[in-house]
Amino acid sequence: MKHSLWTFTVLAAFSFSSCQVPDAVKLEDAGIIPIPSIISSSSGVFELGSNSTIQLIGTGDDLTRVGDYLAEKLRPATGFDIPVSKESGDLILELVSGEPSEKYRVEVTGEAVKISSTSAAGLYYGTQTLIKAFPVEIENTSAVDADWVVANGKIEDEPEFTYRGAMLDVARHFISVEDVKHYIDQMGSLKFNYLHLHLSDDQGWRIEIKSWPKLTEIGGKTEVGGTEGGFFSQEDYTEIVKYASDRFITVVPEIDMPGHTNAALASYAELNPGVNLPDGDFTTMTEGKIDFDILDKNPEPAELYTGIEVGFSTFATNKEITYTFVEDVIKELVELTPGPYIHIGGDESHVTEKDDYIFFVERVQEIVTKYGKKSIGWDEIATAKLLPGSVAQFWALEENAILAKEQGNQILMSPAKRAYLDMQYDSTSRLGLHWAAYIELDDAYNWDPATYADGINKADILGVEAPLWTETIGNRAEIEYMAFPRLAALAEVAWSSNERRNWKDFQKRIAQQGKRWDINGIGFYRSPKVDW
Ligand code: TNX
Repeated sequence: MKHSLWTFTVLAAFSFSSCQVPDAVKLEDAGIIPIPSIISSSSGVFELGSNSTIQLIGTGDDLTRVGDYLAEKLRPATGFDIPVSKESGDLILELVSGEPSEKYRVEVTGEAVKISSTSAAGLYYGTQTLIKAFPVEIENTSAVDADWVVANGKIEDEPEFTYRGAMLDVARHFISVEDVKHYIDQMGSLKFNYLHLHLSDDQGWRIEIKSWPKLTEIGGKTEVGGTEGGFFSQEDYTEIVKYASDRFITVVPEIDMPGHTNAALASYAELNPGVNLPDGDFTTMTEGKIDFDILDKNPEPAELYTGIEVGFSTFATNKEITYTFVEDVIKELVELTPGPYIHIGGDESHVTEKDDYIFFVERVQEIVTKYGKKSIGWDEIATAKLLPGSVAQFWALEENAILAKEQGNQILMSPAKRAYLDMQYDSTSRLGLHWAAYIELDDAYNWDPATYADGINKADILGVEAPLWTETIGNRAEIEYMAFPRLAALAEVAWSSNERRNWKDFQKRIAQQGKRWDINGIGFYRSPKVDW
């Protein structure tokens, strides 16, 4: 009897103490993606409780926004109040003085968590890291029972590349404001900082331009497959820009030109290079010769196009009206776009004469510069003279990337064989194309931007971008299936140093992330390369 009472007391004391100090997954094993530069663990845990509060040290709207963001992320699953104030608290966000950088530090002790950075963006990245250090149940949107613990330790982190981008092609299939915002949320949690919107293509024009209203009235009507298209009003676009900016993401709008312009050519006849006259139509002939002036002045509008072949359209690069048009469009876009870049497209202009293409790209860069912005264009633009600050986005041709480098311009790395989220995972994938490659999760992960293209080194590279083309992708579920988990792999390629990255370790961390996506209701591709 005495003996069993003793046993009971010991067991009770043991279970009492283990209940007081629950275990937490070590920071190294918590599944933080992208992997931080330095993680060091110590013993013990921090536990978030019903009395926990967020303390802001420093000033500024951005700081308050990050504090509110953290609170809003932690409240639903925990059911705790988590007020945000300047009063002392156990979740501390400190804006420290110094040259603003994206670098941040997270220190977890038994008593408190402190995130510090010289910028609000850095604090935001720190909060994203902290969220991933909590148990995955933190993703729930209503209260659940769990021990809200984070292992003690310290994380120091900064990105490898200053430009970490994702692109949505809203032209081939229109993507609603709501779905774009949902994508932005995921981008923010993966520490991306640029959202490139591919706003026009042969199949659709998706941004309202007040001075050329038919672009959306006509050019926005349809999409690939002939279904109803759509477009962003300027208010919609502004809402996206604001939503992204609240998550420290800068929008880069793209108007693809002079090729990939059928939707604009269908909206305004005068932008077309000419007409294909039916045989035997002599109305435009003068003294037996075709009068090109008349042809140029009176072209027919193109037909709306809903297929997926490319390379057949071009603006009339030799007419002044084209440059008036481009300037009007860029002027309106610049007014709505606080970020530094306008993307001018420039890819696959197969029916534009080479000299005309070069003339066009050079003039359009001048227009972008006139409105105080820098141009980004697909790698073909490097065959023209680039203005200082223009960026060539490498997708296909190494020789074009080299041309950009030789002109002293930087390169944005989006190699189609690694970074294209519209490529099929394998031959059985139900969505996607495969002209560049099949891209399994390990293919998206195992490459180094700094050695990928011969002659292009780290110093030549502005960053990494993951484009999602939408010829075969028409709704949110399809976007998610193609983007996840590869977007997370590319986030790590863009943020973490090559030395820090390790596929075996990523395999474990992405499985953790998968549990979060399950709770978030994100239907990701369950790659057979991962033990989910
Ligand atoms: C090539 S990438 C294109 C796009 C297509 C994509 C499909 C690039 C600059 N041009 O127009 O959507 O392939 O994978």
